[in-house]
Amino acid sequence: MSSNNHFQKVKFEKLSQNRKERRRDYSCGDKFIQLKKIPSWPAFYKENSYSVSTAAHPQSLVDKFKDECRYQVDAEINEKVSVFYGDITKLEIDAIVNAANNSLLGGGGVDGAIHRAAGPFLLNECQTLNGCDTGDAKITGGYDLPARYVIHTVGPIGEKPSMLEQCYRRSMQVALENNIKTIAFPCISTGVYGYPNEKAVQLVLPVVRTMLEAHKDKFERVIFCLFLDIDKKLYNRYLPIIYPLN
Ligand code: AR6
Repeated sequence: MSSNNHFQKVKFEKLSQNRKERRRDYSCGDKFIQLKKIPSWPAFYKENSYSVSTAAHPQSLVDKFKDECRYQVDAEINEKVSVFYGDITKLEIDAIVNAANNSLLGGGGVDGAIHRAAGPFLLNECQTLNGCDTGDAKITGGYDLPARYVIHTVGPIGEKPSMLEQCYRRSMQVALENNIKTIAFPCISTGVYGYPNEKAVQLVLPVVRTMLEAHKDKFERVIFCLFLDIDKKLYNRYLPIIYPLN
């Protein structure tokens, strides 16, 4: 086996380890975050009702959007959604999504953070994937991340809604194909790639809801990992519209 595909052995070993064994090698040490520490959307709302309801309060744009959408309360779907504020590389879940570029050979932003935390075998595996088209998604091991897998997707540069929608759909399809039940998304394309934050959240929340409705029993949790204050505000504003509570 050449040193370039040495990752295969390591990947196999890691994926066959139990959680306790894997924890010994997490690059973040004991700073990992377990799923049970991340409240579902209804529990999060209860804990943070002041800031969420303030964010959701009257705004012509929100009202307009609400009128156009009219989503029904679905308690089961609501339990499968979370927001998490912080670093996606700390999440001990089945898979985290990477906002990568077409080369899949690493970069800045969340891509850089994921490669640093996963270690060099992630790059070795990515080198065998022949890149990735915009809107598509490919899976690798998670190596020294607490997440077992990384699903790499490539968002559009600028506001291209059908491409951004494709990223979320394809990432969730790849998750389904790999029996991944817990998955976290960063705010794809809204950093270096310049997709307007508010336009992104307006698209992403309904797309994920549609996927969850179609595959209710297959996903345990979809986590929106928010790194910037602007996205915290926007998700707080739009979650009560797309995922209304009782
Ligand atoms: N955890 C969660 N979210 C993060 C983290 C983190 N550790 N670090 C940054 N973010 P970006 P893009 C947020 O620029 O716009 C790379 O160079 C960040 O604040 O990472 O899709 C790739 O190689 C923002 O909200 O991704 C590509 O060339 C979000 O992640 C290009 O950037 C996405 O920002 C992709 O650009």
